Amino acid sequence: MDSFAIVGCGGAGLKFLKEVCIHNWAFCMGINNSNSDIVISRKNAMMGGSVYGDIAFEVFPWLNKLLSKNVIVLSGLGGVVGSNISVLIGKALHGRANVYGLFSEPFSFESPERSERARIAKDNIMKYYRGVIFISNDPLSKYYSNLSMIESMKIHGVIMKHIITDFRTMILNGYTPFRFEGRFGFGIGFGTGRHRINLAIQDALDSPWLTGEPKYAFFSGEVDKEDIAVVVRDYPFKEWYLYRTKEYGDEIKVTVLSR
Ligand SMILES: Nc1nc2c(ncn2[C@@H]2O[C@H](COP(=O)(O)OP(=O)(O)OP(=O)(O)O)[C@@H](O)[C@H]2O)c(=O)[nH]1
Ligand SMILES: [Mg+2]
Repeated sequence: MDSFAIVGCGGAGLKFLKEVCIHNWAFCMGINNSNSDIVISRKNAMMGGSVYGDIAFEVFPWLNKLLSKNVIVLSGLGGVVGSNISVLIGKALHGRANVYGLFSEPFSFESPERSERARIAKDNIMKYYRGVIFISNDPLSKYYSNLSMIESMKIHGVIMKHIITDFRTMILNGYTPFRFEGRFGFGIGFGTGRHRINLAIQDALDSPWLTGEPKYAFFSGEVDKEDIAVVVRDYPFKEWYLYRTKEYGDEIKVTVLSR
């Protein structure tokens, strides 16, 4: 059994999944009302909200495929399929797997129905998920004003890919004492050159999705622990971790999580 299952739910969830599932270390599955591994009608997705316990596994047998140690759910909250299936997965699998989620939240200019559906889904997700990150869409237009709308909407997938890589290397692998439980804000930064550690940290701290304290830093790159230790003294991180990898070449990546 894979220790990671990644599920993309709804139209946005499928797009995020496509960006994320490029490696073969996780079992990946898409669920939508068309063009997906599991095809489910909107009506059945809505029914998911009222199904509980073991019955859920009979009504939605694909849930059995997700019985991994860690299940990571991706979707865009606000739509019918993604919102309802994300809640269903949490409800059915919590207690049997560690269920985590990365979700976009609708732009405030989308319909009131969408924001209301997202709000209800969010409340239920908070009840059933072990750890979650909500990534609102609103900051996209402000922080990435140099990009077209279509281009900026792809950023969520890239963000999710980076966070899931950190899940595997540092955050959810059990080797670090860090516990990804509850709701987190985040920032991701990269740096090159002589001041690359500082630059990466400042880039991450600039994130519109990073709010609250305490903050935890997760570094990846070909860098010595001692070099990071010197730099992080100037920053208020409660804990920090390093995963040594050649994957980023001369660059350093840091993901900062906040409470
Ligand atoms: N950041 C980002 N958000 C998206 C993208 N596509 C959709 N969304 C958001 O996700 C929300 C849900 O959209 P979909 O995933 O298409 O909806 P669905 O779950 O398929 O549900 P239906 O309403 O049944 O189609 C939208 O209201 C948007 O806020 C995307 O490419 N990037
Ligand atoms: Mg859809």
